[in-house]
Formats: sequence, structure tokens, C-alpha cells
Amino acid sequence: MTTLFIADLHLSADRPDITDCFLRFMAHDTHGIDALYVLGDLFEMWIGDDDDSPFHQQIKQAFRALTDRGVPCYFIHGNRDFLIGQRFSRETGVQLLPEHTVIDLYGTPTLVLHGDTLCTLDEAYQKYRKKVHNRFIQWLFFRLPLRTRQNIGQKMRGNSHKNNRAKSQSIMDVTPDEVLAKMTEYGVHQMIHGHTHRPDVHALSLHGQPATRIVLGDWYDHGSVLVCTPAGNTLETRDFQ
Ligand code: OKV
Ligand code: MN
Repeated sequence: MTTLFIADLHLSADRPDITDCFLRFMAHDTHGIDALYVLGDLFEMWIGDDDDSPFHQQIKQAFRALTDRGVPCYFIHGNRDFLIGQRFSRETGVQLLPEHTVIDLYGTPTLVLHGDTLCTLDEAYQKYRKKVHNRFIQWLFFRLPLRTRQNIGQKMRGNSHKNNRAKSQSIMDVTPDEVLAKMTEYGVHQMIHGHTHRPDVHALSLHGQPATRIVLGDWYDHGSVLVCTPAGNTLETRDFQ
């Protein structure tokens, strides 16, 4: 009985080392598992399900192979791949979940999320997020040709890189009070998220009771996997080779 969680792979055609590690993970680490959860930022960028490059086909094929074997696979949007949609879901068999979802993890109600909604001190990002999540703005974006959307994506990524270097570490991390507020709102004492690239298991106190916040690692210089069984949860790494 094992459930696996991954996030923040930031897969792209120009990082074959990450892609290879991910494909090896999918081929070798997922046999007989109960479920795989991908908690956002699977891709470095996503400008629409119609971007069907050989690179995207290769990744989608890996998910299709997993779900065809009968392994349930779930995806929560990250801040980079929030435009992943129903066509991707149909092609891969991966089920899209709401941005805040409570699951039963071997008897423990657990809130799973990407984690960007916990970073409330980053007001510039939250303002940007509100815009690009707006249904009308997305409708307009999807009316643009694929090439135009790709160019907009490249441009926005260049700007964001310059932006983030100036932001302080505390602004980029989660707001501690927001963690407790979300746990209270969803009635849980356990949370799993990614986004901050600070893998750790935090012991917290919520209304006088012990609570746990598990943070997944990114896949920048090695793979990062949370392995959950009824006996406990372990953060593991996978070498790129
Ligand atoms: C994803 C981030 C680029 C952060 C644009 C409307 C608009 C969607 C979009 C374009 C960019 C996603 C979809 C990408 C995340 C960036 C830069 C910073 C901080 C519009 C709806 F505005 F043009 F109308 N986008 N892409 N960033 O390249 O994948 O998360 S992206
Ligand atoms: Mn993220």
C-alpha cells in the first residue's frame, strides 16, 4: 500500500536530464502503487493542450501507460501549468482535481494543493494570478494562435525571472498563518504541497493539536518523491545519473 506525490518537475524540452529521470520514475517506481498525485508545475510552461510537440507526446504517453495499467493518477494545477485542461486529461487518463482537495491518506484527512495560494505576502504574484485565472482573460488568450501564445509565454517568463531575483525569501515562502487558516477551513491536520522548493516535514500546532505540513521538493538537480504508506511518509530523492 503506497501512494506517491511529486511536484515542481518543471519539465521542458531543454532539460532532458529531468525528463529522463521522470520517465525512469514512471517506468520503475509506480508498479503496484495505489495512486500517483502530481501537485502542480509538472511543466515549466503550458500555453494550451493543443501544443502537441513530440516532447509533450512523450510525457503524455508515460501517464497513459500508467493509467492503462489501472493506477489512478491525479493532477492539481501549478502556477506554471494552470492551463492544463480536459484534452490533456482525456489523452492521459489523468484526473484533474480542484486547487484545494481533501483526500483520505490511509485514514488521515489530508489537504493537497500546489502551494502558491499559501504565499499571500507576494502581492504582485497574487495580483498576476487573479488576472491569468480569470475565465474571460483565458477565453481571450485561447483565441490567439498557438505561436502567439508561445511567444507571450516566453516573454512573460523572461520578465518574471528578473522580478523574482528582487523578492525576499520570506515573501516567496508560505505565510504561516495562511497554512493554519487553510487547515482550519478544510478541517484537516495534515497538508501536502510543493511550489516553495523547500522540501521538509513541518510539525505544527493547530488548535492545541499536532498537525503536519509536508513540502515536496523540486526536480532541479535531482528527483523528489514523497512515499506514503499506512506506516508513515518519507521524502525521497532520485538521482539524475
Ligand atoms: C506560466 C508564469 C509564464 C509565474 C497569459 C492569459 C494573458 C494565460 C496566460 C501565458 C504564460 C501561462 C499562460 C507562464 C507562469 C509565467 C511567467 C511568470 C510567476 C494570459 C492567460 F495575460 F496573456 F492574457 N499565460 N504562460 N509565471 O508561459 O506557461 O508563475 S506560461
Ligand atoms: Mn509553483
